[in-house]
Amino acid sequence: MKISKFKATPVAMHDQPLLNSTGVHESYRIRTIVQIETTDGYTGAGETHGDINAEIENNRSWIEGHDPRQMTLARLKWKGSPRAWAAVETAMLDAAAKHAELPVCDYIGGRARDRVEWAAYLFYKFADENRKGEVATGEALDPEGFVRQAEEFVNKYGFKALKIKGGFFEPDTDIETFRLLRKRFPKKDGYEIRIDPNAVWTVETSIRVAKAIEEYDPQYLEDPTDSIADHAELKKYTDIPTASNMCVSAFAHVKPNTKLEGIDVILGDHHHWGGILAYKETGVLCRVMGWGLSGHSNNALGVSQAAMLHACAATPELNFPADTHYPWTDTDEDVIKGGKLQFKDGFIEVPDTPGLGIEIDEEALSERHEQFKTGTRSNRQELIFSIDPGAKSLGPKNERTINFPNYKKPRW
Ligand code: GKR
Ligand code: MG
Repeated sequence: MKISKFKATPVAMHDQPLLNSTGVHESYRIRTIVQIETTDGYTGAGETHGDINAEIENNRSWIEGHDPRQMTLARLKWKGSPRAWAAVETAMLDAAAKHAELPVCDYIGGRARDRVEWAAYLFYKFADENRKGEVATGEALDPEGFVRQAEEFVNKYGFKALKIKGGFFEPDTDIETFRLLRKRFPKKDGYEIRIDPNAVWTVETSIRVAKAIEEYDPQYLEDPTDSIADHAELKKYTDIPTASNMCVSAFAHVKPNTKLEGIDVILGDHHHWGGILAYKETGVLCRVMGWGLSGHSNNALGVSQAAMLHACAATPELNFPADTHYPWTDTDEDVIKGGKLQFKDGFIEVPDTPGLGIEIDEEALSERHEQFKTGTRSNRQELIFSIDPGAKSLGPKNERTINFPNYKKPRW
């Protein structure tokens, strides 16, 4: 079994005008779909952020002809980022698992669960320009609008865990949103609520917010402030668990966190830590260190969602519903055959079919690729100016300025 074909296709997917600590999401999100085929006809697919073509070409020489079952050797040979490797590894695992006639999670040691629970990832946002979104296309620019969005998510997908993406408005707005959300979704009815302002608060502000929301029983406080040491300082004033996908987001951060004990819950992500096998290894780390394990997400298509599903199914240490942006993916914009994976009661069933359990819809893939080549990506600055006339752009748009404007951190 040797890889005979290997290609990477950059695609653009529509994104709703979601607000976060750095501004508003652009109109398109760029992803790359990796596809492999083997000499004996097995195919594999993978997905990751951004356009990773250069990294793919840097590794083509050894990937073509490589046996996708030889994963350890592949991890050693890979020259490039964990983000790009994640897509290649997923495609190799998909093909190798099909060859073994096993779902990926069973191919890598067996599943810990037959369905995986996810959290509703809620954002303040502007109304979707063309109402193309699958859910919550309306405006949510205040706590009341935010609760209405949460109601749509809970009614449509059955989520029990709710994540507040904070950090765009003043901390008091986020506190009020937490209060209203808890009032609408009581703990006694099984609802969990977490908040993530992406490190825009100082330690002092984080302590103030923690004190203000303690009575609403938060599940955890995700990246309220900056460094591991800052979180350790915060923990002297609150018992709310701290979580991170920022200051602890790579194996290199494990030792400093062991020393400082700033973060209690790791938001693992195979796109960041370097693959599905790396996500499993994060689980072992968390078990050894007594940390919790949750899951991080970004806007994604069905290939990444399927990979996250198998990674979570195969990792017994996962003890929080994982984040997912998948509801924000337009119903008609996915690139997998048969349409989007489905949520039921906040869960997605782990497929029993060999591989990832999904197949690429080549027609949809070429449509998304066409969108990448011809679509005009707007940074939606007019929307920001409409609520923040004083906002300043960081100057000419370049590849790195994914959001507009780039507010400095910490902001409060
Ligand atoms: O989609 O705006 C977003 C999120 O803020 C994303 O950029 C973060 O990476 O989901 C993420 C998080 O939990 O920090
Ligand atoms: Mg986060």
